[in-house]
Amino acid sequence: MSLVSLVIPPTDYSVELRYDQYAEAPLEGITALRSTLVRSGHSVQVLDCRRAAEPLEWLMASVNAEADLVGFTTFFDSFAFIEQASEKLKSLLPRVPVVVGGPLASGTPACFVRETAADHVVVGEGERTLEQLVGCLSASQTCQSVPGIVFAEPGGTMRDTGPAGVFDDLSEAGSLDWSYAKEWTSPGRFSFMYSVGRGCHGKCIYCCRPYAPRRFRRQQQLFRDLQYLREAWGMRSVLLNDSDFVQGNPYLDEHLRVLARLGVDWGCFTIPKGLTPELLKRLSGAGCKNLRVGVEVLDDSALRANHRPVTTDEIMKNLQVLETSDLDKITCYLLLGLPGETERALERTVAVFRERQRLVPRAFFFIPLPGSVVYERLRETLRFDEPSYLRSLNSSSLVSPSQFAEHLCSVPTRVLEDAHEELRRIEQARLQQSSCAITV
Ligand code: B12
Ligand code: SF4
Repeated sequence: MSLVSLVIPPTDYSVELRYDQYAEAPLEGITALRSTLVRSGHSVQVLDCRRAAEPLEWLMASVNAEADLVGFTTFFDSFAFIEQASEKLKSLLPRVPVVVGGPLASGTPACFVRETAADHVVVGEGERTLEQLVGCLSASQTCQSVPGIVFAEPGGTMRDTGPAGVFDDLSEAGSLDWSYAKEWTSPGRFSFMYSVGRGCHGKCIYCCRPYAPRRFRRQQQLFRDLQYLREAWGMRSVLLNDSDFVQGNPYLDEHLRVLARLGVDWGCFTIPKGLTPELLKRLSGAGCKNLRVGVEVLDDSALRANHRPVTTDEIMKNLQVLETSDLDKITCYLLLGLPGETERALERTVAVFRERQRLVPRAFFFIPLPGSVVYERLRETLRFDEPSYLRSLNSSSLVSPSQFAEHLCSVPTRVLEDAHEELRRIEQARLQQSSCAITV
C-alpha cells in the first residue's frame, strides 16, 4: 500500500468571466484518480492549492512527508507553478517521485520533463497508468513497461512508453467517490460537473483534443453517481462535461431517461448540427435547462480550415431552431481569432447575436494550446520559446488576443477586441434576464 499526494495547482479563475464560482468545485479528474487508487488499497491525500493564499508555501507545509508519490494535475496556466513546486518538492523530499498529468502536460509532455523537476508525465487518461506507476515505483521497479508515460532516462534521453489506451467501457473506470471533498468544501457550495462519457471523434485543429475514442458510462452507473451527488451533496443541477452529449451519442435515449428519472436540472455541450424542434423538446423534457453550443466562427472557409464539421448554413438553421426552443438558456461559444477568421465573419457574428434575443453569446479569444494542430504549426514556423510562452499563460490570456493573433488570421487586434467587447456586452445583458440555475 502506498501513500499518494494528488495536487491541484492554483489557477486564477477569472472573475470577469465568472469562472470564480468554480474555485471550490472538486475536480472530476482528480476524483477519478483518487477513487481508483483508493479502490486498490492505496491512501490518497488531495491537496487543493486553488484556495491557498500562498499556494507554494501551503503545499510544502501540507504535503505528507511520508508520501510515496506526488502527482500534479494541470490546467492551461499550470506550467510556472509546476516548475516552482516540483523544484521545491525535490529539495524537500528528494526521494519522492513527482508525476504530472492532465490536459496541459499531456499536450507537451517532453517540455514538462525537460524543463521542470518532474520525473514522469502521464499522457492521457490517468487511472490505469497512475495505478501501474505507483505499483512499479513502490516496488522499486523500473517503469519502462508502463504504457502512457514520458520520462528522461539517467543519461537524459527522453523515453516515451507509447499510448496507454483508454477504458473502452467507461464504467470500468469505476464510480467516482467524492466523499473526500467534504474535508474542504461543503455540500451545495460548488458547481457540479460530471462526464457521462469521454472522448471525441472530432478533428478540430484548434482543440487539444480529448482522449479519443468516444466512450460512455453504463446507465446504472450514471444513475448511481448522480443520485449519490444529489442525496449526499444536495446537487440540484449538474453540467455534463462531455464534449458533445447530444450528437453522435448512441445512448442518448437511455441517458435522457436516467436524467428525467433523477429529476435534476442539467446542461450540456453540443455542436450546432442536427438540432430539431423534436430533439430539443426531448432534451428539455428530460430536465435540460442549458444547451451550450459550439458555434466558434461564422465563416465557411474558416470552418473548413479548422476542420470543423459544420457549415455556416447549418449553424444558422440550428440557431433558428434553438431560438424557438423552450430551453431556459442557450449559450453559444465563439472563438475569436481562429485561423482564417475574417472581419466580415466577426461583423456577421455580432449582428447575429444582436438580433437573436434568446441566444447568449460567450466569446473567447483563441489561445493556442499544446496538443492542438494549430499550436504545433505555430511552434514549427515561429520556433518560439515554449517554456516562456507556457509561463506567460494566465487569466489575462483569457481576456486579450493571443500574442500569436497576427500569425493566425488577418483581423487586426483592435477589431478582435471590439467584437469581443460587444459580444460580452450582449452576453451580460442576456444573462441579466436569465434565471437559469446552470450559470456560465
Ligand atoms: C469543466 C471544464 C472547465 C471548468 C473547470 C471546472 C473546475 N472545477 O476547474 C471551467 C468552465 C472553469 C473551464 C475553464 C476553462 N477551460 Co476547461 N474544461 C472543462 C472540461 C469540459 C471538463 C474537465 C473534466 O473534468 N474532464 C473529465 C476528467 C475525468 O478528465 P481530466 O480532467 O482530463 O482528467 C483525466 C486525465 O487528464 C488524467 N489526469 C488529470 N490530472 C492528472 C494528474 C495526474 C498525476 C495523472 C497521473 C493523470 C491526470 O487522468 C484523469 C482521469 O482519466 C474539459 C473538457 C473535457 N471533457 O475534459 C475542458 C478543458 C479542460 N478546458 C480547457 C480550456 C482551454 C479551458 C479554458 C482556458 C477555456 C477558456 N478560454 O476560457 C478555461 C480556463 C479557466 C482556468 N482558469 O483554468 C481545455 C484544456 C486545454 C489545456 N491544454 O489545458 C479542455 C481540455 C477543453 C478542450 N478540449 O480544449 N473548464
Ligand atoms: S472542438 Fe469539440 S468537436 Fe472539435 S475536437 Fe474538440 S471536443 Fe471535439
